[in-house]
Amino acid sequence: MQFDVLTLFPEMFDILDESIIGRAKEKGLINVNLINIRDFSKNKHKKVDDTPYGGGAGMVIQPDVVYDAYKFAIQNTEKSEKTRVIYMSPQGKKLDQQKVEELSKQKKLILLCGHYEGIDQRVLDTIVDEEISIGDYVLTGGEIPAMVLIDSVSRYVDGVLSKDSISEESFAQGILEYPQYTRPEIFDGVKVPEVLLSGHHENINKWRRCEALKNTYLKRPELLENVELSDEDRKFIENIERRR
Ligand code: 4G0
Repeated sequence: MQFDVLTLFPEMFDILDESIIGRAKEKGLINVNLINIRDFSKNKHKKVDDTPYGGGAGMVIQPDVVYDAYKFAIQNTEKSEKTRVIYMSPQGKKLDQQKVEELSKQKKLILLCGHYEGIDQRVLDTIVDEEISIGDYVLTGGEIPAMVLIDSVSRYVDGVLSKDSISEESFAQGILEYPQYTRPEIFDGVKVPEVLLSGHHENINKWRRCEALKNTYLKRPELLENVELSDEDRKFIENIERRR
């Protein structure tokens, strides 16, 4: 999968060379193509912004430099290829796991990173398919949101995670994770839950399902409104209330 990023700060994306995403890049499973909007300035001082029409504080990124950067990004893409232009903005639709999975089906994403200064509305109206926010807070730029999107979407690209990781992950099924334990068997006087040492896989799976449901019910109860629960699941959840 290819991510083309239109940004004034390409160096910020160096952290994508670390860890699992760095590995995925090395293996060629994902490709992050950084396009510096400033390279498309026709100004001798490489200026990309100007004062806002109508007055007011700050500066506005000019439409032509952004458009030329966009044209450069799509120059080798066929019209038929699955490409979407996404503007990272606090005014966008909130990113969630379902959206992440949907985006992972695209062949290519073009991510436009804006700034507090804002981008001329005309080029946004011309090139942007979709505005996405990573949450209800304002940052200094769209770069960190773009990296959040790249990281979350890349996890769905074949070969990036070890086999089964995604499908086993309970968040993919709409609920929170069960707790994990490893050696030592006793830490700070606290023993690992007995069932996990039993080797009884049916009991272990049941226990994990219950712990995941309990976690979800106690921390994020609203998530349970959108998941399919078995009769057994429901009974267990009713019991949590009774035991409280
Ligand atoms: C566009 C995204 C970009 C508009 C970007 C700010 C938070 C997010 C930016 C603005 C961002 C997010 C209207 C302030 C750059 N901050 N939540 N900052 N405005 O995804």
